[in-house]
Amino acid sequence: MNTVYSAEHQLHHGKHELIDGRLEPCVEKPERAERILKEIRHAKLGEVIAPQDFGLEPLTRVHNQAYLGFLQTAYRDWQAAHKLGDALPYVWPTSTSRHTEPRAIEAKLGRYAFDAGTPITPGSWQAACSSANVALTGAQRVTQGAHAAFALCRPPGHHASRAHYGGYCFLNNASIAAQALLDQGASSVAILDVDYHHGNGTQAIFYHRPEVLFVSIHADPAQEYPYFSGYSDETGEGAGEGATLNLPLPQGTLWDDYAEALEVGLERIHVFAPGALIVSLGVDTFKHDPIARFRLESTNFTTLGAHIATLKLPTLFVMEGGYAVEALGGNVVNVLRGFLER
Ligand code: OKP
Ligand code: ZN
Repeated sequence: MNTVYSAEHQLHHGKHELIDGRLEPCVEKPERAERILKEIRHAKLGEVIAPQDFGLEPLTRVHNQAYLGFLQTAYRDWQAAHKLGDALPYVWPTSTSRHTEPRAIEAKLGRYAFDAGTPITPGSWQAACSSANVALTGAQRVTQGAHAAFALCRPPGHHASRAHYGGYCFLNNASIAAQALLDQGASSVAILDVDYHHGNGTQAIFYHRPEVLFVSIHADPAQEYPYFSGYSDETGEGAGEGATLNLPLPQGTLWDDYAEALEVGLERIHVFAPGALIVSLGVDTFKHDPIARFRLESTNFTTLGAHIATLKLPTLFVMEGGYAVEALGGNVVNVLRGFLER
């Protein structure tokens, strides 16, 4: 299986995020992608290829223009307002606020961000575009007949919606890839999100769409970030009713319970019979992850990959979370190896 990777991810390196009441060093850091790349090479999983540049068009299929325009100049606008350091929001509109487009960068950050954990740095836009191109290049390989590909995306994407960023995500790489597959002729696509956190952005993007099935296994949002979505009664709306499946699990979940939810999710995908599968691959379900509380072992990731392979679908893996850097690369390789070796 080929891995798509670009060193441009390094242009995004936030200093601090607001976490549990303190500004702490960002856990979503360049070292993550470098560790994964190193293990992929070491495991001789296949060729590592550079992304192609697909331009803005495929991004506009998923995100709105005003949002993309904001992201493009956000750091420059922040700097022009004589701010020091990374751009972080500190004021948000509420249901009683006026909803005209704000002018000040401080207000725009609150308008477009849904959390204070996602700093914008000088190179964030370029890195986010590169990450989307990594996913699009992976999607193209699948369209051209590859059975599987791994898009080593960074920054991640599954929390970003049509016009909101947050959860370390700016552009929704998995959704952009899914839309590209549809635009290139796939009649339907399933997205399986195994990141510890609910993929609220991906869910929102396809909530009304019957041709994209979104299945997510994640920590119960009653206890965990992103809190405001990911409950099991969210099943899609309108034409998309029934094309969203949330499988929340409690903090502390071990492999056996996880595997049960996985079987339910895989069965739904099997019945849906999509033209292709996209896996939003977060390995922050690992027992030593510093910001998450499931308890999967490294060996469980091999089994996870093998189970996904039983679907026998053209599959694009898109990297999302995973913050235990020592074990991160190994855990990712285990998923991909498990998938290939089944
Ligand atoms: C991004 B991805 C924990 C704070 C969590 C944001 C987490 C974003 C996760 N106390 N802050 O889904 O891995
Ligand atoms: Zn996560």
